[in-house]
Amino acid sequence: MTRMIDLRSDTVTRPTPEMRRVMFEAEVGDDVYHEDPTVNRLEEFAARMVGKEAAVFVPSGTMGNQMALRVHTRPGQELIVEDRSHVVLYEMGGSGVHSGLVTRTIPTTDGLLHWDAVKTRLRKGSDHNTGTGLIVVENTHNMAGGRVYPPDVLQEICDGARAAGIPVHMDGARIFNAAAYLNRPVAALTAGVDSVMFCLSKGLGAPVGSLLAGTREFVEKARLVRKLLGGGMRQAGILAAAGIVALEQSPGGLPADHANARMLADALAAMPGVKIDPTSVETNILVFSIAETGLSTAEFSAQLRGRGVLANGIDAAHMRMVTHYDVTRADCEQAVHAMEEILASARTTA
Ligand code: TLP
Repeated sequence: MTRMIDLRSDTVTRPTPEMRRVMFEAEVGDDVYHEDPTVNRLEEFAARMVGKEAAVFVPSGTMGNQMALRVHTRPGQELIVEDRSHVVLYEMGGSGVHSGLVTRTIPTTDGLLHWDAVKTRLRKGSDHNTGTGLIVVENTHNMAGGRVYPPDVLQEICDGARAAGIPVHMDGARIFNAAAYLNRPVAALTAGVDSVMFCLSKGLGAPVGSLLAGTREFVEKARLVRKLLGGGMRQAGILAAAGIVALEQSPGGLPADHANARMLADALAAMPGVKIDPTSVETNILVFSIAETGLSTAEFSAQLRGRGVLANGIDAAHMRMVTHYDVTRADCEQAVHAMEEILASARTTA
């Protein structure tokens, strides 16, 4: 079978040979009893990297976010979150199902919340409402094309929320990409938030797993919610071992993924009917409009597939492409060539 160039997501990355080796050799125990030494090592390492007291290993980013929502809030409270956030669009309505929250979204063009907009939505709780329970920020912001929070914008939200007594959770699925873009340690970007979830199984390349970090008390409560959701794992050291390698070795490769995304964006910006601002492509995700090419995203994806490239539409007009270590610069150049061919034969309505 011909190898496909897979730009659908960085979730498709496969474990490196080194990850497979440490998985084979991993020392394990029953993690529900806290007895898996490799999981314990990963959790301690991860907590240190994000500058929090403790962390808990979870099977997925979705579970980590949902655990945070549940621990921070009570049913009936309001969740403030950007309009296209993963928590809103891709977690199966979990904020309502698991935590009984009312979600109040703030639309933005770049995926980034600003305190000025957040503060107008805060509610204190009264005889008539249960009030705001939590603010969620997504860094990098997936559907806004991998946008990174400028540290001062984030700090203002954290300071304002703290003064109002409202916790802030960061969906930091790709926080290592944000850190690579800003050239700062991850802990500098997570210092102000009360909790952070980040993924090992996206650009960092581990096969499975995410971490949820915060205070020791928060993480103890989160472990109980993980059990409630059926996410208590047993000899999970097999997975944690790959996660440790991911944390040690993968962040250094992220700038190359970002450069590939920027190359794709520069090439796309020059294609007829395609709309993208290459300067907005800060990390490894590109979202671009093909509305004026005369093709739907379903047609565009199908034609790309026929040329050996996988990419998904996020709606009728917008495509998303995600770079990662399993696609090389040459692969990205081939993808550009495929798109040029497709658009050359498409009816252009621009
Ligand atoms: N995102 C996936 C899809 O679900 C959209 C992807 O391909 O990008 N937060 C953010 C910001 C995410 O992008 C994702 C996954 C998650 C949370 C959830 O992680 P998993 O897939 O491990 O549950």
